[in-house]
Amino acid sequence: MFIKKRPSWALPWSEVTPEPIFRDRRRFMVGSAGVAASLFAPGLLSAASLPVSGQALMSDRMPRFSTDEKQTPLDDVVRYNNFYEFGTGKGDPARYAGEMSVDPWSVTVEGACGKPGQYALEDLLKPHNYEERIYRLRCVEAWSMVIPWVGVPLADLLEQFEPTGKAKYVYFETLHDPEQMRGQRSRFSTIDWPYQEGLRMDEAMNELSFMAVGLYGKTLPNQNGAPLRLVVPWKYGFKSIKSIVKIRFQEERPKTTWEMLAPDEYGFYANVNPEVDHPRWSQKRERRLPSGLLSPNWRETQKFNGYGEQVAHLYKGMDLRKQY
Ligand SMILES: Nc1nc2c(c(=O)[nH]1)N[C@H]1C(S)=C(S)[C@@H](COP(=O)(O)O)O[C@H]1N2
Ligand SMILES: [Mo]
Repeated sequence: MFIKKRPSWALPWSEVTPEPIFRDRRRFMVGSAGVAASLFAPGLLSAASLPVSGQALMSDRMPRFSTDEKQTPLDDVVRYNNFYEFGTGKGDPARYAGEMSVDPWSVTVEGACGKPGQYALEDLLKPHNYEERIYRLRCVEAWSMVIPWVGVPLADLLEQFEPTGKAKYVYFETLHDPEQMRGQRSRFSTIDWPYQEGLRMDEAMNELSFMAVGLYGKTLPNQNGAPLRLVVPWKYGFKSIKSIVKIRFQEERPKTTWEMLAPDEYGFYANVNPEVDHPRWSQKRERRLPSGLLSPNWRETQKFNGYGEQVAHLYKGMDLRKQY
């Protein structure tokens, strides 16, 4: 899990002069966590307190996309994961995701857009400033977390490919590489790899939709979906697809992995909704991590995970009991 080599999309500290950074709010990453933390980002965890060693990321705090709720300790964020490419146990991703190499990384962009192609990750990210947004994420299995993500608004990222009028949906795909992903080699796996997800275009362009490249001020740990993963905070966690290698704009609604696997349990929309139970369990409550046997930390689940003001209008006129 220790990233020895600086990812190719990270600028070394020595190549960055502080002044233009403040002036232009340019995106950049630094090679030295200590320097970044002490000089520019008071409140960031010091490198020593991190169980994973990512590259420090500089970002603008976005108070409008933030919450005062207690943040889930990094330890839980990196040790309790769903990333079936590395196994179905919550501890499997932390154990095995280090077997995936995330540098170099490229993303194929195709379909209804003016600028399809294969892009090196650094080229995708170059035009953007990083933001830090503290979002709740609620898993369909009824746990939830509050995480300070670093990344770029999904709308900004997608607009650079100039989607056309035919782009009604956007499809995302995770890396498929059984050599690096032991879950894809497993003969017990029922998933038809690669992992696939999608959003309606207006959902993707909503101001909340976010493409994360980091959390807690550093590049993403592999188990959380390095080097880039979606965060769609009003939807169940499975919409937040990890380790993305393909983006496609299309006219038809894409099939998604969980929808294909169990259409009665997982719909395309997957909006967090306490009124619609999962067929096998209630969705009215959630365990906020850290959650133990003695202090499970239950709380009421909010519709749209509490983001209704920003997104409820997207679903006007839809019966969310049927379009789950
Ligand atoms: N490629 C891929 N992305 C994925 C998953 C997965 O199994 N494979 N699991 C999803 C589910 S169910 C959840 S709850 C979140 C968990 O994200 P986290 O481990 O960073 O908390 O990732 C989502 N993204
Ligand atoms: Mo999930």
